[in-house]
Amino acid sequence: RAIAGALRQSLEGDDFHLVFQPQIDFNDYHIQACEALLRWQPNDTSLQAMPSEFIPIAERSDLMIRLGQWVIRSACRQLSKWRAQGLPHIRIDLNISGKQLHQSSFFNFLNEVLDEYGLQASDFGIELTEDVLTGADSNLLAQLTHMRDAGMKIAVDDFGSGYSSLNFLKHFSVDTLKIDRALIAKAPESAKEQAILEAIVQLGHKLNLQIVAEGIETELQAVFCKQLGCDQAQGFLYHKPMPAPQLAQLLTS
Ligand code: G
Ligand code: G
Ligand code: MN
Ligand code: NA
Repeated sequence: RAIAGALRQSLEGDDFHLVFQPQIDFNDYHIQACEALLRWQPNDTSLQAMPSEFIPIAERSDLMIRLGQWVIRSACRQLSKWRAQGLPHIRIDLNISGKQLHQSSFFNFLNEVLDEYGLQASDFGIELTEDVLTGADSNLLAQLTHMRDAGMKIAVDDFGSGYSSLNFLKHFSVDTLKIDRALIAKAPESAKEQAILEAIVQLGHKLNLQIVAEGIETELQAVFCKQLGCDQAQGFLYHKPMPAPQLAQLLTS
């Protein structure tokens, strides 16, 4: 595929960058973390695509590993730069694909890069989809537990979009559920979605999990999610994903 070839070429060059979307606390509206999101600007602009298009292509080969390593390294470099500039500390949450996580050297790589930049596991969170956790073997769960014990926050991303059984929690504890934005969008107008959302929040809280409402675009959705007890929010209503300098400005203002 043309995209796979161009991605491969872009890894040699400088065609990727990260944007950051703040997550705010529903109680005091403070920014408490930001999600790093990958962006790609290939030389051949006709190939330009969003991660939802090119990540699945990358996942079919070793490209995802290399792209994932690029993301981890860039996020660490960015965070150490912000520290050097004296910015208030902020956690960066990284999207990690199953392909990356299932690589046996993943945690070694992560720890190496953290060391290299003088950072700690607690400076980062990782977002995993449910299928990655349900498909995890005991070795992978042990490694995740180790990182979590070191303070790294672990979130289940797009929660409510799949089977959402929470069954994996019998074997492994996470910190956060990030509720899929499709559910958030429909809940204020649909009794069914509202019931599902309410049940997720209650169950999550009983398990001591933080609940993040994702993709909040309207005041109505915000009020609704806050009333249902969601702890944090992320969405265009508050902040769009933004380049690093813009986030730095926001954090200092
Ligand atoms: O930013 P955007 O809305 O296009 O993201 C679409 C999807 O791509 C989301 O599911 C997001 O989790 C995923 N994504 C964005 N950046 C990364 C990344 O650095 N690594 C992985 N594995 N997925 C990412
Ligand atoms: O699957 P994941 O949660 O990682 O996807 C994150 C993606 O959701 C990001 O690419 C981001 O651009 C997108 N996103 C964040 N907030 C909103 C929002 O309020 N509305 C919409 N439509 N997309 C959003
Ligand atoms: Mn995510
Ligand atoms: Na999500």
